[in-house]
Amino acid sequence: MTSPVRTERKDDVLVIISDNPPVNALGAAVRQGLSAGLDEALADDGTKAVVIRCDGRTFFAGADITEFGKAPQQPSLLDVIERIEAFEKPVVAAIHGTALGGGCEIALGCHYRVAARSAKVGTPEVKLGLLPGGGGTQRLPRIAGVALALEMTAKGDPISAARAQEAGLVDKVVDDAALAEEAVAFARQVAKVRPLPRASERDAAPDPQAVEAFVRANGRRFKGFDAPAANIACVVKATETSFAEGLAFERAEFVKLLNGTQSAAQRHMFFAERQAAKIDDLPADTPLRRIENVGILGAGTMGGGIAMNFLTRGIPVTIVDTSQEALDRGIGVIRANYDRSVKSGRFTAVQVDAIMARLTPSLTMEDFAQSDLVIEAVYENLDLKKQIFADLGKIAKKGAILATNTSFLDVDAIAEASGRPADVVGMHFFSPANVMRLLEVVRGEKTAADVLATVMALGKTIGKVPVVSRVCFGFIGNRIMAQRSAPCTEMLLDGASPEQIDKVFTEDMGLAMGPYQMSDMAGVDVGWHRDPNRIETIRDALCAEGRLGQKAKAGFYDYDDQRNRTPSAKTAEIIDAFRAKAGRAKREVSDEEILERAIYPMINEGAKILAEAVAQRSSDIDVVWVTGYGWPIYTGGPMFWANTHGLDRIVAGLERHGVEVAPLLHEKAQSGSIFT
Ligand code: T1G
Repeated sequence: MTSPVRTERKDDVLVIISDNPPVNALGAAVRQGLSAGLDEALADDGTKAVVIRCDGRTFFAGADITEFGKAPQQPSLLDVIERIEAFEKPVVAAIHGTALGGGCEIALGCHYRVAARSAKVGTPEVKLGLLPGGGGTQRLPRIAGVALALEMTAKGDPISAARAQEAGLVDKVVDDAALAEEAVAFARQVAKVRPLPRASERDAAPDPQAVEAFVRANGRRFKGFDAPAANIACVVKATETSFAEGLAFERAEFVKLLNGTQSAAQRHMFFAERQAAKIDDLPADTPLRRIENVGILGAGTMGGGIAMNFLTRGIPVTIVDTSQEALDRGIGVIRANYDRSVKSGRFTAVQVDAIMARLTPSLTMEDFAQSDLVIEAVYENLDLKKQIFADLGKIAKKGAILATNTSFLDVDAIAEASGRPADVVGMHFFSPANVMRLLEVVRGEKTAADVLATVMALGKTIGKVPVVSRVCFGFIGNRIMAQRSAPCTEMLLDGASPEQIDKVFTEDMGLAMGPYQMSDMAGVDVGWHRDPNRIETIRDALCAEGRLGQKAKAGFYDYDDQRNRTPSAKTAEIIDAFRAKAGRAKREVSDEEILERAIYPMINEGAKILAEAVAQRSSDIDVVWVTGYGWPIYTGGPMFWANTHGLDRIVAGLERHGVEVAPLLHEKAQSGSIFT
């Protein structure tokens, strides 16, 4: 097999070049190739310096994640980096694209680094539940100081070439096109420098204030995760011990994380997000329709948020609503959101003006006649949506895509109403639509292949994680969420409290919110019949009391002016009254019981969704819940969590509570297999 690494001689400089698409992952063959390149440089006296660079879209984007958990192959990444740093001739890294993880560590092992202006460097291992295991936690603080090392390792976001140069992580920044040449010139320039600068020989100055400030500032963000603390501990260790001891500490922490369930879950999610973009029965080269402008019907909260996704990426939007007042209000909210981004420094005022100039308000759907894509975002009413699509079917030009943002209604019925069902698809955004990453792409019976492929690609373009769902009530996310509400209400009547149930979801399971917190945030009155005299459910009773949620400073919880919530005696009173009316006695409900009765049915429904092929694969369900419903990434989403938790345990729990077990779940539990 040919090595993905070759060498090129530039007179007295040997260039070692990796060409391992798609992202020059540092798999065994690449490591062996780098080592062979160093052998060649060492063996030739004519070689005065070495450059390491990559072909393709990026410098090494890290260790090959697919190799984790497999039998290690030599040389290890650590061996290669140590050899580079110890090399007797100067080694220069030529960085373009994203030098990430092990790629950044290779660069830090080099004596010098030259970067393309558009390049980024980073150590995102923490996003995989890991830490830089190739000496990064020891070399970064020695070169760039503790504060930046903490930012880069414990948060994992890359930094620009310019910032890296400021921090001393990069010696020279050059024009992208000139990188290869400039790196060779730089290597020639330093060919005689001795001693060579080696990061491991530098000291890392302690900075306890920076550590303390960093931990204080990020406590909430790191809650539940194991890896950030380990990254911090390694960086601090670098300021307290020798390089060798620090490296040993780093290795031990790395191995602990690598063998932990959190990293397995986060690596699962890494590939799951990329897998979700693939539609099994659609050829990868399915042609795409051109989307250069978008029409949005409805300037409400959802319509406005959806519009921002396109405006921010330079795609002009025509937004239509039924009244000038509604239009002005909607555009005002969009403007206010962008103004907030100016205050936070994300955009300049000039940029926001340019963005807003791409937005055309209108009071007539006729103005969608030239739109490449029209997204309907009006309130949930099937007849209304069918009428709208009947109109859109006539107004929209040939080849335009018609999308509905419904979160549960029958997309096939809406499509039929348009008279051109092949052009219709569901694009289910999540509130706030300009922030939430998830986009459920609902594939109708007759949705055309190019419509599906186009919307999937567009979803990625606007920074979303698109996941395909077939048509069913509630699609993937809401259908699974619906499974928990009835058991939760039953447990309230049995004796649990809203705060106890929410605690199991948040503190025990790590979800961002429990069902009652979420209800109070979304509004207890969502879906309420608005008749205060008709009280059939606990929700009816709360609404009748005006306890509509956070917006009313009272819902299942009470809220103060800062929206801090406290358990509510009034809610407890209402629940007690319902229990008495139902003739039920209050009893102790354990957290374990809440888990079994509220979470297990969600897994059960996931199995049904898979069996019905509503979702293509179980990892898609995980992506939906992690990117759209606040399921913690460090447990990998509901189906991955179920595998870890034990499918037989879940089946036993469901049976214990009289829930009919989905055949697929039963089968897997019995055969000892897992969801894949
Ligand atoms: N290993 C294996 N495959 C990888 C990979 C990697 N490191 N990075 C990407 N891929 C695959 C990916 O699955 C996809 O495959 C294709 O490449 C394109 O990726 C010791 C322990 C570089 C910013 O965490 O963040 O180093 O789906 O769709 O949007 O300290 O990929 O086509 O079959 O994401 O242009 C640390 C991970 C590893 C960076 C490009 N590195 N990669 O984004 O393309 S751990 C990372 C990314 C480590 C050492 C440790 C992104 C990207 P497929 P893509 P993209």
